[in-house]
Amino acid sequence: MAGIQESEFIWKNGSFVKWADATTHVLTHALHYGTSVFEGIRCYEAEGGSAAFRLRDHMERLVRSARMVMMPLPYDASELTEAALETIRRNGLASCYIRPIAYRGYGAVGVNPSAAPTDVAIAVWPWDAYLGATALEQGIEVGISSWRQRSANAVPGAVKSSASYLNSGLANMEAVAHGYGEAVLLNEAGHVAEGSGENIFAVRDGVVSTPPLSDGVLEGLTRNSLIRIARDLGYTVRECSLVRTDLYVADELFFTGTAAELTPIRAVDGREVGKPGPVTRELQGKLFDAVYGRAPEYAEWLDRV
Ligand code: PPE
Repeated sequence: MAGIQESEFIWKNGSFVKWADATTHVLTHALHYGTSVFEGIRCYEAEGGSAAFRLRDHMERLVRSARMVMMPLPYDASELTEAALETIRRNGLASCYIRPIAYRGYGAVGVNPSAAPTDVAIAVWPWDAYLGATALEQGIEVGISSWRQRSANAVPGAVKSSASYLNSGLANMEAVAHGYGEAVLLNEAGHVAEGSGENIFAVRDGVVSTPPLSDGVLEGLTRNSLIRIARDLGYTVRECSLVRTDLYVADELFFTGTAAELTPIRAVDGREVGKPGPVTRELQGKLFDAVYGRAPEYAEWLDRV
């Protein structure tokens, strides 16, 4: 997860600046109070040319996040989509990770951000497998976090806000310190929520389950894609609350996310789930077909560079 592979240009407030010049003042409101919303998208070197997976849908989620935190956004989803595509072209990247961020900038102190302007930036850079090189193939071991998922009425998971990621960071640091590859957070009711940066799915007796949005999870675009793919393949998919032991007895488990893609889980709290199973492998294969432009039925998910 560590270093950043720098690219050349960053889009900032409507124009391009050199990577090193995309700086902010130390009294930027967002730095002090977590008042920013962001997205993560992957652009793949797909059949027929580079394509960003569900870019437009991610930008629409960014717009919804901003609306929920009352942040006036000076660009709409179409403008942001076009700006991201242009940023990829300018940097000459065939594949990359795309990070749009809208944040309350310089101009106010105190918790109320109203007097601070909204700054918007889009950075792109190459980003490899999120949970390690072998994770996609062999799966990772996870641990249930002692940290709870921030509640929907405190710091809502539905908003992809920087403020949420203190919670994620605490959980991930604890998991790594305990020798796990990632954490799974339970919400205040004890229901399984999500990983620190992924949605989670369980498979039992051929039925695919994932926590509902009402359990306080991010409305993941990969989660949404996976539900559609699984249903198209004939699986029953249930959005239903899961508890810790549902993970212990699952036949198969996996994470979904833009960065993590579809990462199998091979153990939870030391309980073996095993090698990636047949359902996981079938769904992972189809998801990769979709992102790499090999699945004509999902062609509308690709925003061509
Ligand atoms: N839950 C959380 C908490 C989360 O951060 C992500 C994405 C997801 C679910 C999956 O959402 P989606 O990407 O739309 O399928 N996490 C992003 C940021 C990771 C990071 O470390 O930064 C990502 O995967 O890009």
